[in-house]
Amino acid sequence: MNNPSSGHPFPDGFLWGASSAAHQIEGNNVNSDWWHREHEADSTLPEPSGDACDSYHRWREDMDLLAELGFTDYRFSIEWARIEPAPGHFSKAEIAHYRRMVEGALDRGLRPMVTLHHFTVPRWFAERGGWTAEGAIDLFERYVRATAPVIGTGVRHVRTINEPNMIALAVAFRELGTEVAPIAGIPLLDRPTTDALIRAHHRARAAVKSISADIQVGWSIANQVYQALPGAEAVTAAYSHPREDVFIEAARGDDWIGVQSYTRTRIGADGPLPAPDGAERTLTGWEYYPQALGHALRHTAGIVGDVPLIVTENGIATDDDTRRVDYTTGALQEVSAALEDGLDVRGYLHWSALDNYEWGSYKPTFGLIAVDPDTFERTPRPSAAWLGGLARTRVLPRITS
Ligand code: IFM
Repeated sequence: MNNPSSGHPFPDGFLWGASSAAHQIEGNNVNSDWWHREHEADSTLPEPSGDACDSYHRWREDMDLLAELGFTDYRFSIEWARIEPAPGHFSKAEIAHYRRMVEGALDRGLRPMVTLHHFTVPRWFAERGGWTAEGAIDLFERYVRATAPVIGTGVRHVRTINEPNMIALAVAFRELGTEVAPIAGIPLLDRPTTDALIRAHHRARAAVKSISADIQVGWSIANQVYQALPGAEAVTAAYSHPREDVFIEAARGDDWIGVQSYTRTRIGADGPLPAPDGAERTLTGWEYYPQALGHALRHTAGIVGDVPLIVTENGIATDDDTRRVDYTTGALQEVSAALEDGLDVRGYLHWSALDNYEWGSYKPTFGLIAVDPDTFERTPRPSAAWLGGLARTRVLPRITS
């Protein structure tokens, strides 16, 4: 049982936000590779994204709610497949759409954090061979430069690529002919894709800086929190490096790095282990383990040194909102402890703003805000008011057990 007493203050200027991604909330992202995959005759995805949360039309409502709840920052992504639906054809209307979103956020007092690429690419880009095809990085850079009217003014934080390690993992899964993770751990990532994504990030970083030197550029890594059992430290380091650390290393020289953490993977002498017997599991099947965030922050800082850290995703898929508050309290305690230990953590953005399309299914509900799939009506959960309240007071009640 948790008993709040005196609290931990978070620093001035700390980013308090919620996160989203275009394909997961906008709906009808018809020119993307994912939409195509969802509609293939032999698709193995349980359900397609369809209208999603209709945020393509309802983004104002989403931002109104987040601002009213007390958040200061909103992370959203802009969709390459909409901006460049055919090679070299850049849609002025879509660029204007995303610029309206940036201005809409600013008008509401929300600082926009813009992701340029969150898992989905234009179908034509995938069909020409994706990230490892000849000229792919040039094409990404050309798209990034075309986003200048969207991000050129008023946007402080830009993320080039979300979770490159998960993108390289998806390629590895495809090569293995599976989409199902082994009982514990994950296969080795595709190395050519890994290298291409790192090059793409560095190229995009320079392109964004040439749009505006004021923009703070980074990327976000999925932290699997590989925890070594006693004696398995070397095995764990060897396991973690190609799956995660290589991407964290590539953030040296960035303005910030995004830390995204949900659960942990324990590693023994023979490799990854399943969650402990009897562990509570969330709707994604992951072990309920809010302490993961502290490990992820410290692991990342240990690699990037003084690059500032921003928690750009952390959350829980649950149908019990009290568990969401409990989980997030535990995670924020980790952030607070990291700050007390001198880590340069600049913000916490919860995943997710809305219940959304979890890459094949709407069942895992991560949202601070529930969304009716038929009417698209938004209903903030108590956790949304609670977290928005923390954004206002910046004080997390100290928890004693
Ligand atoms: O929904 C995803 C998001 O797109 C990327 N990070 C993890 C989230 C939860 O699985």
